[in-house]
Amino acid sequence: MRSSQLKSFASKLHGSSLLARNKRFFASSADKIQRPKEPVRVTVTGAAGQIGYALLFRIASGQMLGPNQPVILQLLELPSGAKQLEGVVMELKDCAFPLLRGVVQTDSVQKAFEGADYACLVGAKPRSKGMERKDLLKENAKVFAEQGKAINSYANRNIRVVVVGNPANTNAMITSHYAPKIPPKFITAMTRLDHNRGLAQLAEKANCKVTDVERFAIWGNHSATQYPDISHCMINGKVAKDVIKDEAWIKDTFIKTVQQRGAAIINARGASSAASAASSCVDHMHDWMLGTSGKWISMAVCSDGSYGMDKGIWYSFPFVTRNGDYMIVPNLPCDDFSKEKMDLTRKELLEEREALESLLK
Ligand code: NAX
Repeated sequence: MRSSQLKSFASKLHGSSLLARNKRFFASSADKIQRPKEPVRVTVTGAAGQIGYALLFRIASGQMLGPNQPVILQLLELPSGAKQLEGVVMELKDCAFPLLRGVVQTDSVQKAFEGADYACLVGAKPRSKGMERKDLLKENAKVFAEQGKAINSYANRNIRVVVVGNPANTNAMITSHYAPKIPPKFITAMTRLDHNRGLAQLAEKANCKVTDVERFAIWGNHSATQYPDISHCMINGKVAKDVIKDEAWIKDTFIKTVQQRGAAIINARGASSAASAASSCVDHMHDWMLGTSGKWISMAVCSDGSYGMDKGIWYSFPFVTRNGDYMIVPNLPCDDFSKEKMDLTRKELLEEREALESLLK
């Protein structure tokens, strides 16, 4: 609708005096009208799970890829979750989201990744009682190898992938290994929940808004070895340490709180983080595709050797992003305390890679 048509439509609806009062609003909204975009295909795996339930509605409402981007959701579930997913799909339809142009519900990896432009890999095998971590790694590696192959064969070559299912960093590495046609930099793992947890803790401690906290970073693995780093952090333009003035809180309480937050939520809620994980997944993809205007975010990507982290492990770094591209924040000075923590989490990722050596040949 043209600007003049919109104004005459508004005039009929609301009367001319209201239009006069809202002239500036109508003029500016008409100016902002954009050409309709083609829908993009977004694959979500584990769609009937608890994160899936909090995630799908936010994608369909435009919060992940922007308010002008129509989407087709391609939802993958195990056959055991099919009935539950059917109910979720009914609810998605009942929301009548203007941007939702289709929903595919399937247990076939081929169908789920056919033509996919984006993928949120959420579904993963949970750790069962008595299962060792290395067994969990292996079980999930099989799942992500299969999905990597499907992405390689059926998805858009420019697909952007975020792995949420744990162990997220190593699952992303496996996915990429089995999807050689997709540039490794397009396959990322989510440490944004840890990042957001850190921002919230810092804002609470400094009694400020989360948006006042800048240059915070998560390094390494999405696990208890991660390093939430405030050594570069600024709060309202001042050095965070000088604002907080509590070295013991920073080195002990803060770091442990962020590292152990997942377990604390399970203890309190009786279930793992879901809404906050989904929200962070939305933030991850949104900021990657739509840019951060210089703001730092954290995500795990294939290491290029930056900061001495071994090439080929999926390690979390601080980033700035623009137009679907990202850059690791370069040349940050790291003190001995930081170096030790960054190295510890690096070693865990190397161990995870070693445990899966046979699948990486
Ligand atoms: P749920 O158990 O509620 O849901 C998982 C869903 O995935 C289930 O419906 C299951 O049927 C499905 N699924 C399992 N294997 C599948 C496969 N091969 N193909 C398709 N679907 C499959 O778990 P939820 O709470 O949603 O968590 C999902 C994953 O996110 C878990 O691995 C969890 O550990 C991980 N998390 C990762 C976080 C992160 O920050 N990276 C934080 C939150 C969460 O803990």
